[in-house]
Amino acid sequence: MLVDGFGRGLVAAEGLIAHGRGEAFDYLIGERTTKTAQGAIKAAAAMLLLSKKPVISVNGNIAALCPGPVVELAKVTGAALEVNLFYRTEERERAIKADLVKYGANNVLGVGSQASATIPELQSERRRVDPKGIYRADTVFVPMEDGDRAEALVKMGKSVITIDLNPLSRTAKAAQITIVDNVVRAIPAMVKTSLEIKSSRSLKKIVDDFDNKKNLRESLKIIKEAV
Ligand code: PTJ
Repeated sequence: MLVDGFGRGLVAAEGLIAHGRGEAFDYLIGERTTKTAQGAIKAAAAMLLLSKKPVISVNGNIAALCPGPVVELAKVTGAALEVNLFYRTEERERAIKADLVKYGANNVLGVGSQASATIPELQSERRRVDPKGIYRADTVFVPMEDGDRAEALVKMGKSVITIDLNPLSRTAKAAQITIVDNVVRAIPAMVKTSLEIKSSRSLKKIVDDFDNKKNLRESLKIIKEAV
């Protein structure tokens, strides 16, 4: 899927390397959604459902691996979709937007001059965000993220949810909720869980009871016990 996405102009060459980094950890967790990850998925779904202005940030790898589930998740949780690239080119932004639209997205933010706001203290191209999207969001879901931006978004006072197979990454540590799982399993699971808990009265309790440090410690323990 990544190679195909690269051929279609969605994925950066660096995205292929990033995927290999993730796969190494996926082997260590047994290429399955662990119970620990399931807990994080539930907390993430609850947080998105509770948020007033949630935004899902889409990069090249996500566009190649799970365009359908990401569009579905936006619909189920009422989140906006924003293209935000580390290795930014307008051509790739447009190709990703067109693909998301093909999968049923109504509105895709962050493309070209739409990304006119800036995340403070961030040097990478990822600092450019949409004033109607990530800039004013209360919760930002950033699957497969670089550490700098996750930290900067937390500093801006936003709630940050991520998916990262590496529980030791800076992003994994900076986010309030880290799902240590492969995006191809975790995003469809988030859609299913969101539908299941949508009308629950205990969404806030689910979020309040979640402890990301404990979640990361448990994820590391799973890896340690596998080797
Ligand atoms: O499309 P762009 O320009 O925005 O670039 C996207 C990439 C992913 C190339 C860019 O953000 C990048 O270089 O990311 P990093 O710093 O490699 O971080 C990606 C993190 O995601 C790493 O910690 C990987 O272990 C992890 N990862 C890789 N593949 C998966 C994954 N986590 C979950 N599921 C995966 N399939």
